Amino acid sequence: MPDQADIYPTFMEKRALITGATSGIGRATALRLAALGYDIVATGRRTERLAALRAQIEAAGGRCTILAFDVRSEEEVRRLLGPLDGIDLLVNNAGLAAGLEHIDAGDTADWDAMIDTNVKGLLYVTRTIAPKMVAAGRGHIVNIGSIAGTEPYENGAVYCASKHAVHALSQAMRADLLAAGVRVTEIRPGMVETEFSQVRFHGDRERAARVYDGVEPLTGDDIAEAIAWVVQLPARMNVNDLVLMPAQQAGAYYTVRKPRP
Ligand code: NDP
Ligand code: 8X3
Repeated sequence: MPDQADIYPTFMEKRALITGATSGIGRATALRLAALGYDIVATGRRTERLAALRAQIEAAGGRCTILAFDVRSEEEVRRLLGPLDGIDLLVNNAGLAAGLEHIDAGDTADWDAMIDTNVKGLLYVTRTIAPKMVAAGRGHIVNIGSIAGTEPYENGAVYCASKHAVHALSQAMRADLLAAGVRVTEIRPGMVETEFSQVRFHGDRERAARVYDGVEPLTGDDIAEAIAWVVQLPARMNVNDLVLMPAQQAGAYYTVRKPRP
């Protein structure tokens, strides 16, 4: 039998870059991975949130570097992430839905934001970090997709298209990076209560809260736990595609709503 040290990575020497760490899934993931011993690089646009996250991680004895930038800017991504060394794990999490309308009524500014962030931002970050992993001959990229990546739904055409792109990219990236020993995992949640719906409805908190009426949604911590599991698996093993939903949801169109206890 191999001993534990042969099976499990040595977390004390690992460094994780997490995009969109100011809120929701990304923030929870940064805290969970810091607790595992990862040296965290946390990114997002809101500097004060990043500073608070760093303070929380450092207060618990962890290490955290913060970088504030917009993933839609290729120049900012290259300038700020280009100098980073030793990234073992990239969590491509930054993303959003904006608007919920039929295709004939959608706001093209919302469409641009979703495609530029969810697809092009993910690509810019990956293009900057992946070559370092290839050179090192190891690494793990975790892309946060969605059930919307395989289930297009009414009023969500462009968000669903962006997550279909993430699904396609995850599969193709896995093939591209296979020979280099870089693993690619896609995590595809259903309903998770974060700031996601507030952002989708442009700050309308009441409308956002109604999305979760009668449902106990997943939490950012639930998704972080799944990410922590996949990154701790033996190096010989990869989770390609992991779909997670609340117990009250079976798909984009199937949710059982009950009064909350
Ligand atoms: P939140 O709105 O809580 O978090 C989104 C994060 O993305 C924030 O940290 C935000 O940081 C960051 N972000 C958004 N736009 C940009 C940008 N242009 N540049 C840099 N960072 C950006 O939502 P979630 O935690 O729910 O979302 C995280 C991911 O999970 C997204 O990709 C989303 O599509 C996906 N997802 C969410 C589900 C849900 O039900 N909540 C279900 C399935 C997938 P800042 O604003 O500070 O820049
Ligand atoms: C976020 C969840 O409901 O838009 O990806 O598919 S949903």
